[in-house]
Amino acid sequence: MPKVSVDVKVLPNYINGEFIQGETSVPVINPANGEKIVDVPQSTRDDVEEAVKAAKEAQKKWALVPAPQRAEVLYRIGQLLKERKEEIARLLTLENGKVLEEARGEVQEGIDMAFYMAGEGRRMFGQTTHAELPNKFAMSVRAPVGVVGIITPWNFPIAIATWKAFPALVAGNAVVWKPATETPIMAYELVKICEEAGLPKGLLNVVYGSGSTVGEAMVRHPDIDVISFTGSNETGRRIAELCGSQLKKYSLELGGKNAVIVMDDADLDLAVEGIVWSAFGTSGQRCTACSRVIVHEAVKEELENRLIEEIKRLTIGNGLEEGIRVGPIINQAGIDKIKRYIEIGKDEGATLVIGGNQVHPKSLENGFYFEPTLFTDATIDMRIAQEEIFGPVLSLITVKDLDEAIEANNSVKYGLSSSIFTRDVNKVFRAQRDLDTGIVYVNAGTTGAEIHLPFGGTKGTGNGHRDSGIQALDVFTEWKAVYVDYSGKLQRAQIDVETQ
Ligand code: UN1
Repeated sequence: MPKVSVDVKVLPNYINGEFIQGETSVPVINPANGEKIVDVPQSTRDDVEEAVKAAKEAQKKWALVPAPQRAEVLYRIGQLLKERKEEIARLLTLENGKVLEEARGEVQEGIDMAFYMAGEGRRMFGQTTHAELPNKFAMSVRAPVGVVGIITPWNFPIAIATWKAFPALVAGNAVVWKPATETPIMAYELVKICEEAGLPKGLLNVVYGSGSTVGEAMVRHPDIDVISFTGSNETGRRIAELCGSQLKKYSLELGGKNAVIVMDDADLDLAVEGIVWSAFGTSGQRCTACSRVIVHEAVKEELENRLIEEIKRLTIGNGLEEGIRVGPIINQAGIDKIKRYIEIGKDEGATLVIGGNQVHPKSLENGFYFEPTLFTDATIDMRIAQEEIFGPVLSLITVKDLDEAIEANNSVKYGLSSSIFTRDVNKVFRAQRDLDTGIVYVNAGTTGAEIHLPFGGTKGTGNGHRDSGIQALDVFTEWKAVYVDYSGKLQRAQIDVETQ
């Protein structure tokens, strides 16, 4: 295995194009073996202040650069990410634990986002339309919001950052970014690339640190105009309260409790593959991960048996090693949460059919691993079927028909992703209409969103905004309606209209 390492001992903040050492720091731990990789600063409110000042200043000039030229920088960023894909993917596995193949996929999402948003530099369309009055022109254009604060999670430390930073930048904003403390290396690598690609100083600033200090200072800062956050429901609510009281725009993506529906006419081989991939890939640590299977009673037993067989074949270990399919959980706190839910599931009366334990693979005793786990005979009201566990734990719920399946799917407070396996086109169209989630898959698992479509969901998953897709630009721009009256006289709208 080639050695993977970071080129510094302590990661520096990146403010106004300078790498700046923090005063205090905490270790970043490799979840695969419990070893320290590097230290990361615990920044202060003063660091946030510096970053916002730099961003505010830099944004004034950047807003005047034509968008196709801003896009040129994003093309170069995309190109450099592409050239360094393997190196970055390895570092991503090192700090996050996800298996290398998935890490490569995540870096690819960042590359895709760079090229997609670069393309937007030549589009970013507004509308032209007729005015009500003669000799008058009307159009709508997008204007940058100013300084954007982005707060990103550890489970997709590079992809989610690109979903937020790239549309923000191409639209003419500056960014202050707080990456998750568990996975700061991706931020360090990305700013190095942005600098090399020629992104002007001050447009992308990184301040590492805790949510309670750095995150809170960002959310409260009067010169940060928008907050874009992906993470826990609890933190999302706090951000909503603080932003609400300041009338600050904010975009939240807060997780899911995603289900795969398997109907009695489904291709069961395909369904098993889709379920296992979306439930146990990334060790279940995706917002989009499948954590419920809603199965038609006619195929319940067969599906359950096949799932058990497939789960037995999953290999657990260090994601940098060949042949590993399930990597570690991010840390012991993550493991403890999963363990609590295993107990809750047993107490509630669900049947644990496989898994359920923390494991310590040989020579990785200090890593954080959990067995892929299946509960059966769960009911929709159980906490294991309602709450986000963020681990490799799947619950099987049996239903009689499609109506009941849709009701079960929609019974949770989240609405991110859902899926149905069926061969019946009528069921497909009913499901895509009635499943109350922002993303619906047909004959595929619940993960694997592509970056040019809107990403986000209904209900407790967010607050109505979307990451990625063209819709991301709505978070980072204000719509401006422009009226040009070339009649040379005062024309009063709604009053001086001649009716024919
Ligand atoms: C997340 O888990 O927050 O659709 C992001 C997917 C990935 C992104 C997941 N493209 O599973």
